[in-house]
Amino acid sequence: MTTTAPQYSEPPVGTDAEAIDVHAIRADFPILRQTVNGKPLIYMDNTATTQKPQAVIDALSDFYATRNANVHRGVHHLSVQATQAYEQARLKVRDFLGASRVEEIVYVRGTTEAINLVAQTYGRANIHAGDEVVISTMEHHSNIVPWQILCQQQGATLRVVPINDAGEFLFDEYEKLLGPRTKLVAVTHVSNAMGTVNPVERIIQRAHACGARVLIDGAQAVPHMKVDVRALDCDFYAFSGHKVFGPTGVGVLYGKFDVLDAMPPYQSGGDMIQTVSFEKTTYNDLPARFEAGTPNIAASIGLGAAIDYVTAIGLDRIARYERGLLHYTTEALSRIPEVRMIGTAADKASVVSFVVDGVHPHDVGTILDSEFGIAVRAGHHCAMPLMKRFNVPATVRASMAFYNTREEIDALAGAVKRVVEVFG
Ligand code: 7TS
Repeated sequence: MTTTAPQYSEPPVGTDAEAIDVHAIRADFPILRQTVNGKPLIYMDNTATTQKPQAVIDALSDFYATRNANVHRGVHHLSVQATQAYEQARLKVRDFLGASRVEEIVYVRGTTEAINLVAQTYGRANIHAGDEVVISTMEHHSNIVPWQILCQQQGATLRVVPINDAGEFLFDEYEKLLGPRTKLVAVTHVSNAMGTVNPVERIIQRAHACGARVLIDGAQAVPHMKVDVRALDCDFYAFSGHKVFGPTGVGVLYGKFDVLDAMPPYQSGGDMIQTVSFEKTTYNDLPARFEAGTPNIAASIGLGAAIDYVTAIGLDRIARYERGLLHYTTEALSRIPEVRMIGTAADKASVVSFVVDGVHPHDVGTILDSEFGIAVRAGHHCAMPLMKRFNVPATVRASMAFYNTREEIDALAGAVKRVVEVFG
């Protein structure tokens, strides 16, 4: 697995570009029609957040216009309607992830909250002094800091799996870190900063073989590929609605029923209880036990609409189309000698991180925006330990969704060339 040179799973094939009708798709996204700094918007910051199709926007406004009420607490017509829509969306999430039971789907604010929930409930109940939590070098801060805090609270140790120069998870090193003290492995499915797709199925199997539970951070996986939590056999899977073409403010924690059911509550208050007296409180069944307070009802319904939308296109077609985009972008940028790629794993999602000789990533990002209307992210991508591993302060990151086109990638490559000519 120690690969240092760029390697791509398959050469570009013409049919990838035809996997979806990109111009028809683009018509579904009103925001893509605008111009930025006098140029048509080229949105390549999908890893930070994705744009919303009209169907999602309509689901939100329709909810507020026709069904707005609180859920799980009213006998009146609107409350019943709101509750039905909210719970129907949960069924969509269950099917989207391939979970067996709807009780395994907990609505949260996003991936960050999902991971904090697991750390502070499962973690505090099951991870004690001398135990170990294993993460990898490529984690987003939200899959590092909650475990760091937990380890400090409990006197446990955080162990970190190294990566190679291509940005790949080093499985052999991972195996060496596992042992009887390992209680939990928390690894990202897809790296937000490099696009590396991790071999999560093997990672999970290996962790289970030594009795550890596994949380997969799926924030960057669900927009790009079909995920099946039962096939993966993970104990927890987390993702954010806004990264899969849904609204901000809602995300999902999947947990195996028995694991979730044995966990103490997270936040407490309304809806998570069965009975309350000043002497004693009993808690609600799953998933309500982990959903204290009024949830983001509209966003959950909007997430359901986003799931319907991507499911109708088909995750397999999306993955094929994006594979074509990834090859095309990698080739276009690799032809510029001043560009150095950060993250050249054999298996990648459509995320391309790079640095340009002699030009700071923030300057590249600013010029791409102001001169070319291209939205990329420049920074550490909430993965500072990863930046340190590659000895760079930051990278420029172009992250593509299925509404991006090859013409936009040509524009990106042309713009980077221009940056090199003028500022390099
Ligand atoms: N995990 C991964 C792998 C992520 O990419 C992100 C967000 C999160 C967790 C946190 O998600 P949230 O919805 O709770 O904020 N990633 C990014 C990014 O790459 N640029 O901006 C946010």
